[in-house]
Amino acid sequence: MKVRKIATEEAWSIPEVAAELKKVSNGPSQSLDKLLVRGIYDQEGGGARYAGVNFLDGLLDAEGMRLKQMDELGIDMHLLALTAPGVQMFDADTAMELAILSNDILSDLCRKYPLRFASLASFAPHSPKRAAKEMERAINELGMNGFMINSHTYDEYLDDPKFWPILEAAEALDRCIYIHPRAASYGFKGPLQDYGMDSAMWGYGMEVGTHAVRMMAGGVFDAFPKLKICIGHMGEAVPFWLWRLNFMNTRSQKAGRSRKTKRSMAEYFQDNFVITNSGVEDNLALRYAIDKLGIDNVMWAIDYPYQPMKPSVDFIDNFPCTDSERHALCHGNAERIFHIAPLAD
Ligand code: VNL
Ligand code: MN
Repeated sequence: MKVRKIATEEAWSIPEVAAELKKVSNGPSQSLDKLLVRGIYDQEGGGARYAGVNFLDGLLDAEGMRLKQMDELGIDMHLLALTAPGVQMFDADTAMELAILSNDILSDLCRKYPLRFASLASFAPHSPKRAAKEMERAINELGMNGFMINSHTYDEYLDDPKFWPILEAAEALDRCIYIHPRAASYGFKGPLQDYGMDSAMWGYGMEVGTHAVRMMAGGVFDAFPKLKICIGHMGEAVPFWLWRLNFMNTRSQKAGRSRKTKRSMAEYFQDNFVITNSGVEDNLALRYAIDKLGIDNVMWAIDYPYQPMKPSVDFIDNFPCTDSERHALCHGNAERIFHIAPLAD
């Protein structure tokens, strides 16, 4: 029997954001993100080729090649979001303006194709109060499904109380925040700038893993116990570290080096996080994640266009699991966590 397939970390963009990122790529920013941004958006000479692939065409397309491939491969839905680094390299006003524009365009697309596309809303984290307002609009007026943030904003992380209006809004709206990677913050730059380590090979996972640990160690989930955070790439290696995180955090807390929290790292990760397998097609890693976190906490994702659709579909179709596990991975958890209407029987 065919299983409904909702892919949960699928990248998308609009020409207005692409144009602004092209400006960034020629501007003074010292961010590690410039390596990727220049490759994708600065197309002088025709056709961006970052790592040999034209990602920009895939990002700007929804109704053309993307939908055609989804049809051919039996992918029911993409959960779309503005691609990394989102609006977070722009000044706060430009960021807010482009987040609003992209939320408007993306929610229109989802209304046009309610069974094919769902969406995560963008906002400008550097304007936390205005961000919270846009978050409310995105859910209550635009009918979007959750939120996307691309890790740090100008090298600052969500454990910083200045961002807490954002976390408060997400908790009050009962919507998950997906923390997607962008290149690591400035302090990590040195050893990550060689060998292609700045982006998806290593830097992205380290950046978001660090973000998740900062939030747990920083007491964010004592302040917002119902907050749900989603992280991709098989949980950015955090599931594999839970035992040691617990052991060492307890030791650091006893020594007064780490903040006292109400619960353990493993408990926060279990109750406040969900993960996707985006960009990781490894049976053993997925089995470990399911057994460690519980089947309710793991979702299927492709990471299109950065990863091709077909191998990801083949991977999840052939992953050794029960029917009920496959249903949870492929759509059940996504429907619950991102408020996507289940199909009628
Ligand atoms: C890459 C992979 C980039 C996944 C992404 O966002 C991503 C990459 C900018 O391979 O460069 O989500
Ligand atoms: Mn991605």
